[in-house]
Formats: sequence, structure tokens, C-alpha cells
Amino acid sequence: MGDGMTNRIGHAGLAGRRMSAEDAAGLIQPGMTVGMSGFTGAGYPKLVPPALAKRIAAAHERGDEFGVRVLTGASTAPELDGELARAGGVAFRMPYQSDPDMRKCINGGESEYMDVHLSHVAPQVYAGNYGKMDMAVIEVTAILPDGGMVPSTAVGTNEAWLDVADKVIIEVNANQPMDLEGMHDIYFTSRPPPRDPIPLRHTGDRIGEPYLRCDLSKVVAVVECDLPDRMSSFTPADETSKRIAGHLIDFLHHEVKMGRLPENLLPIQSGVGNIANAVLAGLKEGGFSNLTAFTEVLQDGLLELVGGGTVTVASATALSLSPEGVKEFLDNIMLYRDKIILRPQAVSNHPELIRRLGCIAMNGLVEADIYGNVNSTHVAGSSVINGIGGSGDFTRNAYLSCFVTPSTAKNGDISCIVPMVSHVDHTEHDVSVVVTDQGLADLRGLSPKQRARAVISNCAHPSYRPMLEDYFDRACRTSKGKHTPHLLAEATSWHQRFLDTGSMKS
Ligand code: 0RQ
Repeated sequence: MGDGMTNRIGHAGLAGRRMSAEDAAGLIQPGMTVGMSGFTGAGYPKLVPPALAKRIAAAHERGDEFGVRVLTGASTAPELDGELARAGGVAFRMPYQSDPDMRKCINGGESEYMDVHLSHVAPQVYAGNYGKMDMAVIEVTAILPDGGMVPSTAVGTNEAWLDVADKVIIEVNANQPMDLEGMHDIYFTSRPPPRDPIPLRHTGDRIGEPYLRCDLSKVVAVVECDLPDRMSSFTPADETSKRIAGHLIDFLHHEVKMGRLPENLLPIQSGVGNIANAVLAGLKEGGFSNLTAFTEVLQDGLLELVGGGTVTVASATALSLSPEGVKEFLDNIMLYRDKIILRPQAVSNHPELIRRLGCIAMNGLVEADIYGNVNSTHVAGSSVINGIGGSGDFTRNAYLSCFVTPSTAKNGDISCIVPMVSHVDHTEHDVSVVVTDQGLADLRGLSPKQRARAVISNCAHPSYRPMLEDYFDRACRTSKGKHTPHLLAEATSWHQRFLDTGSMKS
């Protein structure tokens, strides 16, 4: 989709630092902390990481140790996480990943992984929690004559990595459209406290400048690239996700009718995954108008809402589109660049902004328990799927925090509603609404036992509902504490049964 390298490197000094990906990867040494660009399969460097993986594999063949610490904005793609993981080259990874090979290394114990709220990533690096950053590898769309850089399809933590890293490698990707120029709003928040308030009052406000900048003397290599983003397709909405969307949309209509939400709702946030995408597609048919979005990933569902005029403005940090979504975006880029603003994740996910704007958060979950605690990340307490991503930034601070999930997983062998979650990402205090294909539980203003009754009767699958009722009844009768009744020896026995027998059913 690009226009070749003509004019993509406008700065004469940086044009002189062009080199091959192999030579640039040669500048990365064992043990280095490397900050890479990339957020949900968008805007990641595509040539240097595979070249680095080859270098690492060759070192391992010689019997030499070679691992690097990889910090990104969020998940990347096979060319980055996949290649480095397969080479056994990731000693430490943070903050969010979704690559099958990276996941295998983490769950196999070969790579250390730290799951971090996405709004905390850059501030924690500034605070020094991860030591110094030796190298940043950042994809951009173009370098302008004054050294300003047009960001690509994701901003993520790029402004911070360019600032803190000792040295910088830039990948200029001619595959990213030049019309992206002007879509970004780069504003710095990440320096240590005390911090100034962020002067953003509406989702569509622009408070920074459209370009990334860094001390150009740190740029040790400029690599030319012409490759597309990952662009995974979404599973088309099925009956289950349509039912989930239907319940949530009925609820939002009800909230408007009761005067608890304005007719155009409040800025919506939608998480990653197929269900979240399907819910957004459902909003299109929900009869809403003049909506806004303050979110982190912009997937196909939201793009459709923007294109169709249901959403008037969308603030995000990354465009995470399918091949069809990319085509639609490119065909109508002049329309979208007016209505979409890409910001650093330190802004898109900022808790104070989310609280002040009053977002409606809608995220997927792995399992919820009867009391409304939510696990978004781990299978059976121990194996991580992707990570918390931005779901905690939004859930903790949104005006309304909704979770969406099918009531069962793995062909019904797993109940997504369990007596006690095997890992907690979002506590009962932060969860307003749980929605499954079975129905919706509005947990606002309810005590733990009241929540349990609502979750069991509205959200659980009929094949697990009697088991949950039985657990809750016995817990209410025999638990010493009557506030949040539990049978501790049994609370996670469903997970153990799944591990032992392949099913949670008794
Ligand atoms: O596994 O892929 O092997 O079939 O989990 O599940 O139902 O397709 O749902 O795509 O919406 O993802 C929580 C993972 C849901 C996602 C999660 C298995 C299931 C399937 C995916 P298969 P579905 P989704 C902003 C917000 C955290 C980050 C976040 C996520 C796979 O939403 O990563 O929200 N959230 N960020 O079979 C075992 C269970 C299961 C289960 C589902 N109870 N036990 N496996 N699965 N429930 C964006 C960013 O932050 C970047």
C-alpha cells in the first residue's frame, strides 16, 4: 500500500545512517533492554527483530548465551514476538503479548514475563523499574526534513522509548500510508511526579503535536522497510456473540431511559478479541447516534461505527484492523483521519482521564466468579493467555465497567462463571456489569450475596447453574463468615477437575 521510499527519509543526516536490518540488529548486544514499538499487531518493527532472532539463533548454535529484555507498548506480531521467542532470545518480556510462541516460552518457564497495566508501562520505565533502556527500535511512517517523525499505525510507548533509550534504531515503513500524517497527537505525560494535569477535556481534543521527536544524535541506524502490519481477521459474529451484544445493548438503552446515561452514552472503550469486536458491531444496529470512543485499540467494529457515522470521534493508540478493515481505512483515509486520533498509551489509558471523561468500558474475560471478581488473563491460575493490557486501566476507572464473555469455553467443558476465580485481575469493587450469552447481571449497589444470586441466575450456563446454586447454598449455610460465603477446600476444585478430567462438570 505504500509509495516506495521516495521522500520517506527527508532528513539528510538520518538518510546517511541508513543500513541493512542485519547490520542494525548487530548493534543489539546480549543482555540489552530493548524498547520496541508495537501495539496489538500494529506499528511494530518488522525487519530488525527477525534479523536479531537470526543473530541470537546463531549465537546459541555456537553455544553462546544471548537473550534480550523486550519492552513494547502491547502485543506485536510473529515477526517480533514470534521470531524472538522461537530463537529462545527473550529473557524478559513486558507488558502484554498475544503471540502463541511467546506464550509458550512464558508458560514453559523459558521467558520471564511481567504483566503490567498499559498506562503504567512508560511511567514505570521512567521510574527506573526496568533499569536503563539500551536501545529503542521504532517503526515510523516517515522522517521529515526537520527530523520530526510521522508515527505509524500505533503510538503506544514510542514517545517515551525515543526519549529514554540510550540509542535508537528507526524503521521507516513505506507500507504505511503517508496520509497518516496529522492523525497523531503526541503529548508527554510520562516523566516522574509531580505531574501536571493533562489538558484534555473531550475525546476529540488535540493537546500535543502530530510528530515523534528525539535527540537525533542517538539514532544509530535507519532501516528501510516495506511490509504490512499483522492484520488478523476477526471471527464473524456468531449466535453467542450476537446474544451477548443484544443483552448489553438492551441494558444501555435501559440506562438511557432511566436517565442514568445520556442518549449518546458516554465515551466507549472496547477491549481486544472477537466478542468485544462483535459487541461494537452490535452497537451499530442498536439505534444509537453521536457516540464517541475513548479507547486503546481501534478494531474493525469501531472503524465501522466511525465510517457509518454512529461514532463521531474516536481516540485510541493503535489501529488493529483486519485486511478488510485496512482496505476500508485506506479507501476512506481522508474521512477517518478527521475522526480518529492516535495518542500515546500513557494518554489513551490514563486513569484520571478515563475517570473524568466517564468511559463505558467493555472488555472480555476468561472467567468471573459468583461475587464479581474477574480473571482476564490466566487459565487454571497458572498459564497466562495475553495479559491484562489496558483492561485494568479502564475497568478500575470507568463510569460503567462491563465484562462480556460466552458462558462456557472449550465446547462447554469450562464454565466461565466459577465459585472463585483462579487468578484475579479485576476485583469485585471494579466490576459493574457481567454479560454472557445467557443474560446480564447488573452488580451495581449489590452486596456480595446479592451479586452471587444475580450472576448465577443471569449469567451461568444452565449446565453449570445448578452446580453453582448448590455451591452457594452450602457456602451460605456452612461458611463461618456470612459476608462472602465460600467453601475454601472446594472453591477452586472446578479448575482442578478440569485439569484432571478435561471438564469442570462433576
Ligand atoms: O481459546 O483461542 O484456544 O479457542 O480463551 O476466548 O472467547 O475467543 O474471547 O477473543 O474475546 O478473548 C479474555 C482472552 C478473551 C481477551 C480474552 C479461551 C477460549 C479461546 C479466547 P482458543 P474468546 P476473546 C484492551 C483490553 C485481556 C486484555 C484486555 C483478553 C481464548 O479479552 O486477552 O481486555 N483480555 N485488554 O477458549 C480457559 C476459560 C476461558 C478460556 C476463554 N474460562 N478457561 N480458556 N478461554 N475462557 C486491549 C489491550 O489491552 C491491548
